[in-house]
Amino acid sequence: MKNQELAQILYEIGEFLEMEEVAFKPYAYQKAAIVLDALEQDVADIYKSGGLKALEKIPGVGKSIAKKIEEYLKTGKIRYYEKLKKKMPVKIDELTAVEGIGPKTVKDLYNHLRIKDLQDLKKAAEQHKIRSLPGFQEKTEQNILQGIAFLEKSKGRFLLGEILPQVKEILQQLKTLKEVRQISVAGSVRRMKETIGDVDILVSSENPQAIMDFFVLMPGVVKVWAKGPTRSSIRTTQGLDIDLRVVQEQSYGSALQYFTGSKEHNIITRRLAIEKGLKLNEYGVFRGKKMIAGKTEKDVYKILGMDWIPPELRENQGEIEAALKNKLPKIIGFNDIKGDLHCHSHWSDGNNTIEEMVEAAKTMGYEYLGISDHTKFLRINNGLDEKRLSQQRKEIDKLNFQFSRERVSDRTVRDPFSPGLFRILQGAETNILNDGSIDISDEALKKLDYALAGVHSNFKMPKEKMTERIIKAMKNPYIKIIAHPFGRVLKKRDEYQCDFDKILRAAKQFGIILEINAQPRRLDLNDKNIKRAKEIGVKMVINTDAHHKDHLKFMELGIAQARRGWAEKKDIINTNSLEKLLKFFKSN
Ligand code: DGT
Ligand code: CA
Ligand code: CA
Repeated sequence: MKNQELAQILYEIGEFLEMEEVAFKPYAYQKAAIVLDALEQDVADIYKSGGLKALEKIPGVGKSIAKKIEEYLKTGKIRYYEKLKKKMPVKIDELTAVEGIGPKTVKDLYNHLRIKDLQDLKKAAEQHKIRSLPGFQEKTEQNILQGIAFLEKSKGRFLLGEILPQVKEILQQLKTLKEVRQISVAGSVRRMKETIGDVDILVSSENPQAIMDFFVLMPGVVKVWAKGPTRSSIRTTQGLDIDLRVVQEQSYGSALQYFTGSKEHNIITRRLAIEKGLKLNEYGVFRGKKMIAGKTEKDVYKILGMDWIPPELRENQGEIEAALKNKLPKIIGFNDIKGDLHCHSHWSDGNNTIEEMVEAAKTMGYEYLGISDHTKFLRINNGLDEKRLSQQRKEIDKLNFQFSRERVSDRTVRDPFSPGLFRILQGAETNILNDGSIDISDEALKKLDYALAGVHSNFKMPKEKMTERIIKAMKNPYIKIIAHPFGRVLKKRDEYQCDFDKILRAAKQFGIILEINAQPRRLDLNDKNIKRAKEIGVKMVINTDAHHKDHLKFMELGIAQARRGWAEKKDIINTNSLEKLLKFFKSN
């Protein structure tokens, strides 16, 4: 599938244009990039079946962008992009990956210092060449070095969200082979860790040769590291390494247990086996030479005296002790969510209308959807002021009225909260200003169904100040949810400093809900903090922060993160029916 490659190029074109301060156009390219990235259908298939016209029908793709997509599909190149790159020969994606560096900074750095890539940038910052440029300071230089250090730390790891669709596709393909008996992903992907080093796939089969032949010849394979009857290893065009192991049916359970990890978890399970006079490895559980378990994972855990442990919990964070005592939490399931309370529409910087978002929410099987557009402090995101919030309220009321008419005309349901009746809630993602105040008046907040508040500026405050800032926002009676509580962006920006225990105590006191933001780059709260929040008894909500209707699917990543944090259904407020949810908002 060429979608991601194309999206990357379109995104870069947008950045080049932004660099030249062209109006509007950069935004159009970046919007199209988001759409392509989220698109499930292969753009090449769309083109094959409907030509240029079909490309133009993709939302966010106009005539001129459609032409460029066509050119790429035909020639593997976009001349317009090559021209922009020639004019400004910088690795723009590499440079703008550094927190705080946008296209305009890239331009300045190139014009003054001929900085082309990350290596040049690091050298210039270390040699203090940046601080003396017009518009730059010593502080900027320090921030750049910090940003680069953070990038280097996460180098070589992929976001779970960016590879999961591809992994699912490969599993699907392998499943079609008649030689494959059982198949599962293992390793960190099965544990749904937020970032992934490499992908591990496990298959049981009596005839591995055919499977390995297929595996190393799959489309998108650029390198074969190893090929053998029990293990093969490849690299994809994305730079992602995938290991495939084939075992016999009788060992499938123990191999799955072994290759799922984590290493830390396995060290303890192996020790437990030894204490029982047994040997545990990827081939099975043995007493002397006799194999006594190994066909299923459940058998393996059972023989060690434990309940089966969901993969997301296998990080040696107390799960083994709990499993030995039959005290594992009943973690939230992937079908437990009834609605999403953080998403954007075209009223601010989203790509879709409210109606389109609702359609997508219905296909997710939801009962409700909270539209929570940005508010006015975020001007570049087209944030809503009080007046536009009240206009939006009217549109939402109108849509809700239509839904209720559908209900009345069908004469079967009287209860306004009966299942099957969809409701849109109006929220807003407000901004916590430096002093902890909210950028929208209480008067306007009062008219919303609920409000989220998040830190979107000044991330580098001292810890004490940041903690106070957030707690002050929690005291506002109309704020129900703190969005992405740590402000991190994976592979880009570290968490900001704050005293989480203090924040948890305040959240508990004021009945504030903490968000588990499901964006692949955020996943904020992280697993450890989710566990901590649950222990303190603070409620959480899993939201996707969707800016496109297809982003509602990120919910899976948020749920996985919640599972990794031991969260149960009752800890997560959007597992509730609409009626219960609204009651909950009222009571707090
Ligand atoms: P990653 O790839 O860095 O995201 O993390 P994992 O957990 O997928 O690690 P990986 O791919 O090196 O190995 C997959 C699993 O295989 C790992 O989770 C546990 C098991 N494993 C690999 N090497 C060892 C080892 O030296 N000792 C033990 N106990 N288990 C291992
Ligand atoms: Ca792995
Ligand atoms: Ca591996």
